[in-house]
Amino acid sequence: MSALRLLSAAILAGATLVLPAHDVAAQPTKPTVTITLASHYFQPNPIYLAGGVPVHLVLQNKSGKTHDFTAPDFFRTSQIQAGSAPDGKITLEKGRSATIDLIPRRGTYRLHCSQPLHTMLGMAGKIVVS
Ligand SMILES: [Cu+2]
Repeated sequence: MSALRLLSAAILAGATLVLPAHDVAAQPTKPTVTITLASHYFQPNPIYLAGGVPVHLVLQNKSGKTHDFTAPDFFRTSQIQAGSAPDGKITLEKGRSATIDLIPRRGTYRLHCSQPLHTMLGMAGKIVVS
């Protein structure tokens, strides 16, 4: 009786050990693209993405002041899966980062930072989705 109980416990333990590994293996790997915002540029620039393919975007402000990732046409035409870009913009205070998951649509989109003078200083670019 106790042997049976032990066997059941072993099977259950085995099952719990196997299941998470199986779940991880079943998850498709979503490509991550990391974009740096700094004074006063975007890196990389242009940003190349694959149309119709889900992507995990990581935006990092590596400077000591606020920058934003403003691309209203890009965000409007993308299918956003997680995160948000209100008014087509993601604002990051100094040292902060944000993530957004989306499916971009083919096209070339303008990108800029809307902080005063930042576009003029170099924070303008494009996102190329092909
Ligand atoms: Cu800026």
